[in-house]
Formats: sequence, structure tokens, C-alpha cells
Amino acid sequence: MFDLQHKTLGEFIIANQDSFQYTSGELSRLLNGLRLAAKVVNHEVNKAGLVDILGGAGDTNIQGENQQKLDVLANEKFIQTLKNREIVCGIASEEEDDFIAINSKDENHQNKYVVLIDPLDGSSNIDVNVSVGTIFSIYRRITPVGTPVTMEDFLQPGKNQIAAGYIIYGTSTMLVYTTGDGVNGFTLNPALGTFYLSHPNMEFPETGKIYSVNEGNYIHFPQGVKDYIKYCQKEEGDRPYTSRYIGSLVSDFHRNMIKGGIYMYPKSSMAHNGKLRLLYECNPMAFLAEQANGKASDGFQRIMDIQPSELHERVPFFCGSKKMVEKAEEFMAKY
Ligand code: P6P
Repeated sequence: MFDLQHKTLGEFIIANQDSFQYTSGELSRLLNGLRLAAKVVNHEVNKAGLVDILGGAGDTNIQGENQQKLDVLANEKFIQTLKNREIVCGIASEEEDDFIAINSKDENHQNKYVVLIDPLDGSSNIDVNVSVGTIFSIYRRITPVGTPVTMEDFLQPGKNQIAAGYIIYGTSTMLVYTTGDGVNGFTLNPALGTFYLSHPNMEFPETGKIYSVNEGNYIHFPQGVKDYIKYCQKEEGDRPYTSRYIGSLVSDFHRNMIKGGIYMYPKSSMAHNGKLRLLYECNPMAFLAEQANGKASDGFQRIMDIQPSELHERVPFFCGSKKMVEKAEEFMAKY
């Protein structure tokens, strides 16, 4: 009944906090905050069909996307939980036009971390009972501790991340994260409300046979992307590959990490920089991908080298098994 032989997330954080390059207790408090919020959001997501929480909240976010009520709720829960932890000095969210400065009750607070989140990615899938996810990215501030947090603290390149991860609310709820020492996956036992280490040291297979892209945009893609998709479909060697696209980045990424595969959200004539946001979707997923022996680029350069210029900027995104991303880049380099 009670699983005592598998390590819980809490035990794992404590066991590994000494390997964390900064003050050990701080990261633990950060991750414990995210763990709590994940359980609360999971509870709401799993009962979404039962109460009147479906459908748009009436507002639209800065992306001009119709905000689902669960988007709003998830955003509030993560922000509230992180505020209460007295460890974070600022939060940026897909659902917030500007960043939120957290002025601690203790005026000479020592809060050193900023968190960027996509509180509920793939939320258009909620009404049709398809998996959705939360994505988070954590940096140390670069402006002096104790001063008000500034935009500079948020516009750091992805290679500066100290931790990143996602929660996937799927057939089971998992929290998958890295602090720069590999990727580990924890599955929630809903009966106990406890996350257990179920997927230690997750890694992308070096190559795979799954490609994930919205082929409905095919005619609008750059020629290099069109050629790569045709390469995936050609009967030759280990091809044709399988096309799998859930419409939820976290779900496609998670499946590809376990089975091998590539996820692409290229630019197109309709979306000149693609759709995915650099700071709270591409950078955290890129950190996870690289820590799992995978790769993440915009088709030409490493995602985590890109110097952000604004909070909600978008970039083309190619991410997954290293050899598949490199093959896609080969096609992109021809044009
Ligand atoms: P499209 C969800 O809105 C999201 O950000 C990703 O999770 C998903 O992969 C993508 O957009 C789906 O976008 O344009 O293919 O429907």
C-alpha cells in the first residue's frame, strides 16, 4: 500500500542539495514550492470536466490567446506559492504582461532567484481532455541582492539557468526537472499526494523514428523544413518515421525523450518567429534536452545561447534526439 522503497521527491532534493552549486536549502525551498503548486493545479486539472471551470475566462493574455479559466487558476497558484516561500524576488509568466517583483516582507530580503513560467501550456487541450503541462525556468538574479528586481534579471540567456522542468498532467502526473546534473522524473501517487522517483537519469535516445510538427502549416514552412519533413516520410533506411503531434509541447517532448524523436515549431509565413516563447517554453525545454543528451536549436543556433531582448519573444524551435535535430539543421543550412 505505502511505497517505502522508492525515493520521494523530497528525499531526492535533500540527498542532492549538496551537489547544487548555490546555497543548498534555497533550491530545496524553491522546488518544494513548485511541488506544492503542482499538486494543487493537478487537482484542479483532473476535475476540470466536473465543475464549471472550463471555457475561457473572458480575458485574453498578451499573446492574444483566449485565457482558459484553468490558465488563470494555474497562474495564480504558482505565483502565490512562490511568493509565500520568501525565496524568489521576481516572477514572469506567459499570463502576465510584465514581470512581478516580489518585495519580501523582510525589507533587507536576500531573495536571489527569479522564476519564469508557462503555468498551463497546451491549455486549448483542456476542453478535449488531452494532456497539458506547466513549464518552469529558474535563474539567479544578476542585479544586487536586496535591490528591486529588474528586467535584466529576466532577460538572461538560457545557458544561465540554474534549474528547469515541467509538470505533465497526463494519464499520470509527473514532475521532470534538472539542476544541471541530469534529468529525473517523479510520478505523483495521488492517493498519498507524494511524488516518487520513477524515471531516474532520463535521456533522449541518440536518434528516433518520431517527428512532431503541425503539418497543417506545411505550405507556410521554410524550404529546409519542408525538405526535412519529406526526408522523414521517404521510404529509405529506417524511414518513413511516424508523425505524432499532441498539440501540447510538454507531452510531445516527454514522449520523444522516452522513445526518441524530434519536436519542431518552425517559423512560417504566418508566424515569422514561430509560436513558442523563448524564455518560459524553449529555454527550460532546451536545458532539459541538453541535460538528457538531446539538442535544442532555432534551426541554426543553440537555443540557450540566444540573448533575449523581450519577455514574450518567440523563436523557432527544433528539439529532441541529437541526430534528428542535426539532420533537420542540415536541411535548414541549405537555404
Ligand atoms: P499549434 C500550446 O499552445 C503550444 O504552445 C504548445 O504546447 C504546442 O506544441 C503548440 O502550441 C501547438 O500549436 O499552432 O500547432 O496548435
